[in-house]
Amino acid sequence: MERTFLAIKPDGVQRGLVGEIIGRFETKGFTLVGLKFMTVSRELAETHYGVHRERPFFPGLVDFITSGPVVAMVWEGDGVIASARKIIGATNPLNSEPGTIRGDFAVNVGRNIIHGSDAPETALEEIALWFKQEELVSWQPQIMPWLRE
Ligand code: DAT
Ligand code: MG
Repeated sequence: MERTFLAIKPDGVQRGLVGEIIGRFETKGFTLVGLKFMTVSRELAETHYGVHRERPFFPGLVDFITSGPVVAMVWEGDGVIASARKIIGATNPLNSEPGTIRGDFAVNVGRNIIHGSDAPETALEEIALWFKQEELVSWQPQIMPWLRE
């Protein structure tokens, strides 16, 4: 089953949006399989955002992600990687559609509330980077027959 890595960034936590954000993925019908509340080390932040290492915003991005606790999560479901990206919305919240998390709750690209893996390869890499295998819980929600035929 497809899995993706999502993280509520320090701004989402500080603004009290944890429940609201988790609820959106829960009520959509995806399955939570990993969850931890943690402070991010600089090493983890720099690895996670390694693809952006040469970009001018990289130092500020690492400072931001390490500035307070985050909620790291793994969610499971058919098509969850692309669907979660749609639920999250465009990178710049001023371009994110209303109804998306960034569209509803954010106004600045440097404070865009939540991270989501952008492709199957990055999802695998990010899940392995943030979670140990034994921290992930494989389970079948009892409501599954009401979610998929
Ligand atoms: P996304 O988080 O939508 O996958 P990304 O991978 O291109 O976006 O960039 C990672 C994060 O870096 C993004 O969530 C916010 C920050 N960022 C991206 N572009 C930026 C910019 N032009 N100025 C400031 N921060 C930026
Ligand atoms: Mg990205």
